[in-house]
Amino acid sequence: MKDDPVYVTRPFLPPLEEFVPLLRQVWDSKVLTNGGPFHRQFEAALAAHLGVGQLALFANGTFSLVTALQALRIGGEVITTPYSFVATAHSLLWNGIRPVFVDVEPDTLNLDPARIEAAITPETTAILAVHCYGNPCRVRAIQEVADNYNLKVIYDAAHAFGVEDDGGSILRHGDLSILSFHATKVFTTCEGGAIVCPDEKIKQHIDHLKNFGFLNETTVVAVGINGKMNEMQAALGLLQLKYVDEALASRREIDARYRELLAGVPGIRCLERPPLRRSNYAYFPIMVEAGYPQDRDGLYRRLRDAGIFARRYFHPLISEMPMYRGLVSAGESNLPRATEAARRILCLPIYPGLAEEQVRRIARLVADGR
Ligand code: T4K
Repeated sequence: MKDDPVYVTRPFLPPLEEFVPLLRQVWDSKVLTNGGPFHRQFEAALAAHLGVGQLALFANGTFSLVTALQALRIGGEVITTPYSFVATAHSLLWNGIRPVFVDVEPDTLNLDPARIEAAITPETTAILAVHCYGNPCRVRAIQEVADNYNLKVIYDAAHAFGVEDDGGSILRHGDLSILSFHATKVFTTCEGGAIVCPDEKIKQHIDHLKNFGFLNETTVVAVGINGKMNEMQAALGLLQLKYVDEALASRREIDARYRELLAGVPGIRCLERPPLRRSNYAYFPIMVEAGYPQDRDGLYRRLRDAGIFARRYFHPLISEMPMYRGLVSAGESNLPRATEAARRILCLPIYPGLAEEQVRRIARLVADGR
């Protein structure tokens, strides 16, 4: 076991024998997609589980993002973070929207609300923020700026499944939030995603948008896309709900063990998690800082040579990628904190079933330094 590679994550999967009867139902009914019975059941069960009014399931998180921007008719410029997975900004370019990058806060690595106002122009229509690593943005401060300038707020909550603040699910904030159920996420349907909707009316519009704009057999009411989740994904999702609390509890233990084992290691800082009613322990990010015997890439290689595949989420910054780096807002001088974080960040393996012995081994390798 010691020599098996350890990846940054592994998907939690339910017992196969529990999934097979669901697949048999799909085979028997021959309903594979287009809002079948599993889709309807999973959509309702998931909304109830998350404590949100309604949501629309999607084939993946990226389609959810692209469609959320369409649903709110966002155009012009949108203020966003450079410190995320590239899909966040790509969803803007796919909609012909210009991203305007604003720096992050040093503690959460989320969009800094204090810097948004200075980036607003007459072209600005919305703020697209990310609850990075599942740690919530400063939602109240973001909403305040948005209200002052009449901007929409969309949260890329791809990392934030199940996260709750004092008022309940963090998915209730902003105009729309999107989720991802990719294989690397805390809750997976292989590929999958959702838009959390504040009311039935917008959900209906989004349901049209994800199905080519069809209202019924012959009427098309919008320029829609094919963003639908299929029946096998939905059946898996339904089954996953049974196990997700157990999976989060296992992540919580690993998170606590890393924090205990890495406390006091010079130059290693575990990213703080804000006090929340419920966290999801989606990632275990550490910062490799001054006082550590080597730089982040040195530690990354040391772990890799030992078969531990930690990941540098999110290096390089989106703003450094070829299709973004020409933007004025992409300059390093505009994004000093994000730039620094991208140089220092390393996400250690965390997933249900990662053996305690492996966690100890990884922590030992990190603590040893060289
Ligand atoms: N917004 C944000 C903030 C996001 O983080 C993401 C996705 C999105 C939007 C878009 O949502 P989706 O359209 O993807 O639903 C991964 C994921 O592909 C991506 O979904 C995710 N963010 C991003 C943070 O990470 P990679 O390139 O790191 O994945 P990969 O294939 O290298 O996988 C990492 C490790 O996970 C592997 O070493 C082993 C393990 N793994 C992976 C897969 C795919 C498995 O064990 N099984 C698997 O099937 O991007």
